[in-house]
Amino acid sequence: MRISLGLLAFPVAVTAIENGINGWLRYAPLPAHQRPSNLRLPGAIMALSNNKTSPVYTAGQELQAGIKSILNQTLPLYHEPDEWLGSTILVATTGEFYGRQNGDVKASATLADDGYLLRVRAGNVVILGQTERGALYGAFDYLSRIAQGRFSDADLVSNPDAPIRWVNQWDNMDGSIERGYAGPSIFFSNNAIPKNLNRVTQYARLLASIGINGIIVNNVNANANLLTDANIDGLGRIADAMRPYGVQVGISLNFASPQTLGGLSTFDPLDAKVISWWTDKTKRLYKRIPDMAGYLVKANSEGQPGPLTYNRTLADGANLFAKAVQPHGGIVMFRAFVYDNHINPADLKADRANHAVEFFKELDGQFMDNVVVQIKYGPIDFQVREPASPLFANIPQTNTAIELQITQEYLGHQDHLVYIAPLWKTILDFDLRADDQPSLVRDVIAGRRFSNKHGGYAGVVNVGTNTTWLGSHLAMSNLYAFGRLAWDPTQDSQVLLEDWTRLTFGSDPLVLGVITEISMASWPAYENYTGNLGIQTLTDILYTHYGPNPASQDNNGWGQWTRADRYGIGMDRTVSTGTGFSGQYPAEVAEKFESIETTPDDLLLWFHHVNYTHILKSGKSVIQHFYDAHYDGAKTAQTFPIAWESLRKKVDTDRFNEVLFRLRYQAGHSIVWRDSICQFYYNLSGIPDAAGRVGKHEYRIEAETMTLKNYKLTGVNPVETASNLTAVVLTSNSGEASAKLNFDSGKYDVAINYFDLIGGKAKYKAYLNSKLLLEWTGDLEDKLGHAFSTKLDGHSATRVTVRDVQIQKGDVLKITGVADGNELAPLDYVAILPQGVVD
Ligand code: GCW
Repeated sequence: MRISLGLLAFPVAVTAIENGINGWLRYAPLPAHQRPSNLRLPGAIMALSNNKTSPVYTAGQELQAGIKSILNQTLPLYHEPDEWLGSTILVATTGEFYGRQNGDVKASATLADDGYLLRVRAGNVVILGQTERGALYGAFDYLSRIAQGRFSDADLVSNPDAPIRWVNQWDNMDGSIERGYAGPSIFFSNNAIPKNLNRVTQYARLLASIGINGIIVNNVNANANLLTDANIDGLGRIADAMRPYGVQVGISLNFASPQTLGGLSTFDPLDAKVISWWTDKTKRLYKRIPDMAGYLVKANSEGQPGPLTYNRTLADGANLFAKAVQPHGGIVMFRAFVYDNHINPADLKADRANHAVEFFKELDGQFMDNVVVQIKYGPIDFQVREPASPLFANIPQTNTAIELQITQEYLGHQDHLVYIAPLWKTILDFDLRADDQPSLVRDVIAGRRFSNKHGGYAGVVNVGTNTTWLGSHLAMSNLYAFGRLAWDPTQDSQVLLEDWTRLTFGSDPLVLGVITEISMASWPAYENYTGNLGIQTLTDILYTHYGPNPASQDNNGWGQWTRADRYGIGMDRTVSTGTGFSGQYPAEVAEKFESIETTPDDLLLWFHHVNYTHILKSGKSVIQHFYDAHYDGAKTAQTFPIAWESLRKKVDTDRFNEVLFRLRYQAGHSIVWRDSICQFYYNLSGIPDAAGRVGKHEYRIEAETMTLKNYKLTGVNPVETASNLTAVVLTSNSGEASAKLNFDSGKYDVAINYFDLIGGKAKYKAYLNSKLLLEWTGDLEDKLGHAFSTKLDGHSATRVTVRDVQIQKGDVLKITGVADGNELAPLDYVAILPQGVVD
């Protein structure tokens, strides 16, 4: 039986335009030099399933389309063994395979749930899955090898490290996405589930190819209206769209639904009416989606309702849902991100980092077997560096999963390149030493360390309708690496990155080299130019979590405190003099973090309050480390666009230009970060930079010192996000700022800092004498797609650079601005940079 390709959600041949829609599954034609001359493929594909919704069936289609696209060979596809007697790529479940014929491949007893066996021998390929989706995973593995030009024989068994490998989407029903930076939702629009779910199927395909087996489709800040009959049917359609790829759908619940949607007078989890309300809803859901993955619950956190309202425990709350889904085989992921966001900053013993253990430790043993406590990797909130959450070591009788964030909420909103896998590895590989025994976080969540049945990984992804999925081509390496690590956390971050790069951009050594180099340098650089020594990201935590605003951390109830004052910085989290947090770790680790001597520099300020003059293990003072790290990080970011430019002829034009635009933007914004953080701590501590850089910018011309026509001076907030603490804005529809350049004649880069706000698209032109150097529009809100800012601040501060400008002493630089809406063409400064100078 031949199968039509009509159902496939992706084009059979690689599209001419590389818009990112196929992610790493482009199946680009393999260049001739990468094909072995004696390449011999089997004569047909045999996928042992006639069920069109089975991942085995999908695997057959995928293999056929992939091989056609990569090798330009069309293999016939059959589903019954007697239809073809020649050599095959056989794909099946072990059960189906052994049930139907006596093959020469013995099922390996070592195949775990969702695992697969892949045997490639000369002209025969056997792919057996322990489950249907396991077979699909094996097919994707085989295709990935071919796409990377790896044709060698193989004989392997691959098993996932943990059963739960889910992604979370924070999609709202109106189509917006909380902390999403790639356009509106593919799952919801106008408070309903859209008719056309092609993108949902395409997403499932990407997810399955990296071993993801479940997805929560709506925001943890959940809307009870998701549970209306019409929406349950819509969820059913989502599940139908993802089922052929073996991705099971689950949903986030709003704890108060029985009251807000059901009209009951209470949502007390022990109330009989409440229990039967949830039981009934759950039945309806499973009737429409028999393989529903389960529920995700955020309760009593950040204003969300929960069981504590009724003096019930969080375990009572979790078990309410666990009982409801148990007869259907469902799982309840219950979030440990429970904390009070109104804590008193004047209380030196108060600590948000303590809350998760305080809430959950005493509940260990009280959760039902199908509850998994989902724990963010660090005790606070997806910061650029955190210690592993101690909760992983505190609830041995409870299933646990780690929550990681692919969407870059605190890591630059996908407008900064940050390859996050190396950060995740610091947590997964961390040894908590529970009972003085090896207790790696990855062994805890896999259930190995404490003999738990369920457990694993939840990654907050937040893809949107943008064709690149995450808004940025390069950001997709994070999604890829997340899936591969959830399958096998021992894998090396760089190896995963290189696989992704070969699949996404091809195997040219120069391309591979550049993407590897900039991606591997990206997290250390971002940490350097944002928050160092474990002080957190230092972004604006009260607004959009993007640009710099260290002051926003302190003196409020959110508890992301740095405790910075004139003399020192850092949270004292010791048992002896501080909040006691370090004592939440098992003894060996607690002891290490309790003492300044044994706390590693990169977490020093997480655990200890020290003077700015404190000398680190590196030999530098804390304040000098801040200055140097910020200069180093921003300097590294300057190299990213330059390295990328070397790929001009090697990467297709669209992707080349889109990536270049973002890397240039990042290079500019890293300087905004560098300057505002350095200036902030200089203002606070009064300690100058030993290298004399901070606050001294000999190549800059501040806008406020230029000759201004229809421009006036303005402050910005935070003040240090403008150079010299001052910017200028138009006083009428258009105006100009000009200055005579008193630099020696020569070649310079001209950098211009301005503010790009939501609420207007001002137009700018920069001239050297009468020659137009650059023309641009303040429209980053369209181009970068992240939650920008309506104000002049560290989010909107932006830098553009014109390279290699020949300047004669006495030339006049002029910038004209035309206002639009709220955007009064704000300008900060111009920098005339000699070759090689970054300032
Ligand atoms: O970090 C915070 C985010 C919120 C998020 C919350 C959570 C979905 O700023 O946007 O809400 O964490 O994880 O629940």
